Amino acid sequence: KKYNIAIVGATGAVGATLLYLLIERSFPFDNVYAVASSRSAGTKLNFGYDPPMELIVEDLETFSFEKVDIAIFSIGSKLSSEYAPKAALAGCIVIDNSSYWRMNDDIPLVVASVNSECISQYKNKYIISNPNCIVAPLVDVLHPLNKIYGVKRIILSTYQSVSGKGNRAIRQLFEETRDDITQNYEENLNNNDDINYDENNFNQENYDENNFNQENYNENCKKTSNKKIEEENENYEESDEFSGVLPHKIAFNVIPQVGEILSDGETEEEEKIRNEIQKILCSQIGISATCVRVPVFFGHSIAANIELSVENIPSIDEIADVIKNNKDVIISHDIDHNYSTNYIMPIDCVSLPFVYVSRLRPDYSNSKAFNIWIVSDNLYKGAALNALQIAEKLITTHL
Ligand code: A2P
Ligand code: 11C
Repeated sequence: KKYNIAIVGATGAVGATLLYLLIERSFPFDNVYAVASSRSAGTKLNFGYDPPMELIVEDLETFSFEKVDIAIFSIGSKLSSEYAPKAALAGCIVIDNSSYWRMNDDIPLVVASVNSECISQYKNKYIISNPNCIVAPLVDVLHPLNKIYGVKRIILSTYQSVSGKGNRAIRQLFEETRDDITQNYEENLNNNDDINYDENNFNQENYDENNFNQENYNENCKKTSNKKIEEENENYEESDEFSGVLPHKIAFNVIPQVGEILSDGETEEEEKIRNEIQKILCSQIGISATCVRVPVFFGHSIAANIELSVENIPSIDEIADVIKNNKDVIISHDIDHNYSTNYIMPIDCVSLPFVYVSRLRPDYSNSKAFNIWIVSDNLYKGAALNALQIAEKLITTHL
């Protein structure tokens, strides 16, 4: 059987990844509808490559969900709160990437490799929530540990790429980096400074060649079938009205804020991490998070200290074996080899479907805890891929 699928937010960072993954994972679709705002309605998006197809973007405001079996929404909370119930009322099952429905008791919050049994609760409201893009990789790692040992507490810091905030934040990092470098270059030329930028690799030409320009980023980094980002950036080049969407400059900086700051000083992202992990794992695990935005395009990283509920902590090798029980996690832990170089970085996991674990090591200050480094492509495991894995499970088990 084949299904009619709508990608709502098809022109966005997650939407583009979804269009790519529908093809890559041979999802059994009949028709695919690309839906976004009236600003992009009528725009053509490339879809697939063998044969190449085109989708014409439709306006969410006038789009009819009656012809759709499953809609994957990536348009943020406010719009999801309004349009997800409308789509559900039309008989369409919504898989929603926003935070709006996640903590609703009637709505399942699902990481496909962890609690896919909860998908059956879609029948309550015809909405299934996809968790925050830090939460999905974390629960992938925590779930097998929690089942076998019990997890008592996690202390974590995140290193989140700009793509978590969408296309406009990607553009902010790109433009700030380019502008800083060109300005620096010009200032130094004027000062007759004798720094040789050619040799030091800082001139605009090398900078382009070294994969940092928007064109290479579109072609090489994401290999997405969606050309919209390129077109958008051509338009952006012509106007200088753009002001960043992140709360501070991100190029050559780190920002200790992801999401709004709440009245107690915590950020929304830190609160979501605690609430969502507890809901997915059905456990009151203690969670203390500090979320930080870093000047990286793709891939969220997490440095975590995990305390187990056991009298005697198992060896690091045993812990590694337990984590390996989740087939969506790849663990690089081999002390016999060159342990210092086998860690995984965001640059290693762009467009890859797994959660990568490395730097597994003891915590000498707490005999029941260990330390771990977790990385994954936030647009994949954290968003588009998990949403599609939910859809795949939904059709094999319920439709
Ligand atoms: P559009 O390109 O038409 O603005 P990102 O997370 O990368 O910023 O993407 C946000 C997605 O949400 C885009 O596809 C964007 O479409 C879509 N979107 C934003 N506002 C609306 C709206 N009012 N109605 C429908 N889609 C919207
Ligand atoms: C980011 N993880 O990287 C955030 C996006 O799904 O709750 C958070 C939005 C969400 O910016």
